[in-house]
Amino acid sequence: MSYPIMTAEEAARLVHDGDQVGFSGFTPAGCPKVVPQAIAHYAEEEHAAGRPFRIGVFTGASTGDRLDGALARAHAIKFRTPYQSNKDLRAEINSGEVAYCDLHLSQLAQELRAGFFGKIDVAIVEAAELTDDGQLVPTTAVGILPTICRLADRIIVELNDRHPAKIRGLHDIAEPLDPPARREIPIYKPSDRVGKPYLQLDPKKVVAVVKTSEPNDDGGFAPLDEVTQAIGDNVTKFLEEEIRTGRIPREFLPLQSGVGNIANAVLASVGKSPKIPPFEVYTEVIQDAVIELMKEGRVKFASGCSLSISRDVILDIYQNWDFFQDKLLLRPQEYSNNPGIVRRLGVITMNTALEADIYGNINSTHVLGTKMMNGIGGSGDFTRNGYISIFTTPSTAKGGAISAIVPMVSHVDHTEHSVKVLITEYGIADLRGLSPRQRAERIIENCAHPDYRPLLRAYLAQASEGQTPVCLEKAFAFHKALAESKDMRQAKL
Ligand code: 0RQ
Repeated sequence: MSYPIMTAEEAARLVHDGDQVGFSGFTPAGCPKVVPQAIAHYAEEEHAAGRPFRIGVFTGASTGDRLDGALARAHAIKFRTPYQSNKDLRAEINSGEVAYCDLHLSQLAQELRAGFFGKIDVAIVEAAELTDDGQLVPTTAVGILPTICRLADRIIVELNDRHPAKIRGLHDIAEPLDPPARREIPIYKPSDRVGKPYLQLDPKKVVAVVKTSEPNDDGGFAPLDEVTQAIGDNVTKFLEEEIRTGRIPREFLPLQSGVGNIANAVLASVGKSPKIPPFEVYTEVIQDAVIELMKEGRVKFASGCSLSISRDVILDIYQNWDFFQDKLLLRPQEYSNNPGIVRRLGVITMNTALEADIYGNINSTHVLGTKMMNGIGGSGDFTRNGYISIFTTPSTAKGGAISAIVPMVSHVDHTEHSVKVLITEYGIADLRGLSPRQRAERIIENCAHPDYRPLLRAYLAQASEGQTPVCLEKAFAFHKALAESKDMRQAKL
């Protein structure tokens, strides 16, 4: 190979203070690992020598601890977008040390091309294969990889031999034309392809190739508990009834499910229903449950942006590649999360809320309206455009001290107009066609935890007249009680 082969430490020195750096990956899947860690060490050395070193970090979504975590602990991040879930980075965002811009994942590549974020100086990307003429095969995620490789002046490739050459074909790589030249994207079913199985990059821009065998950072999933099992069962019950009444076509529609334990549990439960036919998935993160259901013949095909799955499951896929190769497809996030395609395919969307209010507005991102949890991720791309948009949440958090159903959300990510169904372990609030007053009653009676229902009823009784009954003095009584006494049950209503 004619590319400069380097150690991670040598490659890290090609990144400079103030650079805007694009990284491949989407969740820990597909992220570079050794170069970001080496950049973190380099930053610490520079800081010790009294020199500044902080970079802008652009990725597909969240990353592994060896990227966001290592750079955050080295105080090497000055700007971060679009989604994160690392505890050290989260702390720096909430302290104001890192400027964080949260946005819909489908929009980032276009906004980078448009120059809304300034220039991308360096792209650091993980690859399963890189040919001398610049064909790059990504690994377990695509994210914003095509765009950052085209925009960056310099590209550093982590060539990871853990991912076998036979996965060429797993990816569908393309970049749309930008307005006013944009045309429709010809994806009419989840398995349609519009691009190439590799990214064609300019080989002259590759300033370093670093060889590794590192696995993805592994989050793993919490086992099902009573609450997540009940939420999953309620989602299944809702979908079964929709099929029975014909509001969802009998052949069913593609599903999207968000990230995290609840999303994984919901999908596992839906997949087990004998009343739901084998289905397809059009989503961003393909989690463990999808792979399990594929093996059982319950999921026929999954299109996503990332194989965000446990290490042993990825090995299983590679070992049984003959079975999986025509059932999995990874795309850039401006395709996997494209609002037009979500609307066209009639995707049924299932995402998780931190809190929901009695009108149906959803807060997915901010604790007490102020502290960032993770970010909006792709939940907005899918929710606003879904055939039916479902939100799930346990009815309480922190041992019951927090009600997930509140009089008014402390931050709005998804408005009442986009949210069609709310589901907790207690039940289903089908909000379609209801007025705000009707929605309030249904959410309180069907979804709120019994401990909180009297408080919510008391709030509603005091709410003023009008289309949306809001009591301005008491709208944040739950949040005030949490801030003052660490328990929303102390709310004064
Ligand atoms: O904290 O672990 O310290 O107890 O929030 O909550 O119940 O484990 O749920 O892992 O599914 O995450 C909304 C954060 C849920 C996630 C969110 C606390 C709770 C716990 C996590 P502890 P759970 P999950 C695809 C789509 C937005 C983006 C999205 C998310 C922790 O699903 O980030 O959907 N979604 N993207 O105790 C304070 C509340 C709380 C609360 C829960 N009201 N106040 N803390 N918690 N409710 C993904 C991508 O785009 C990549």
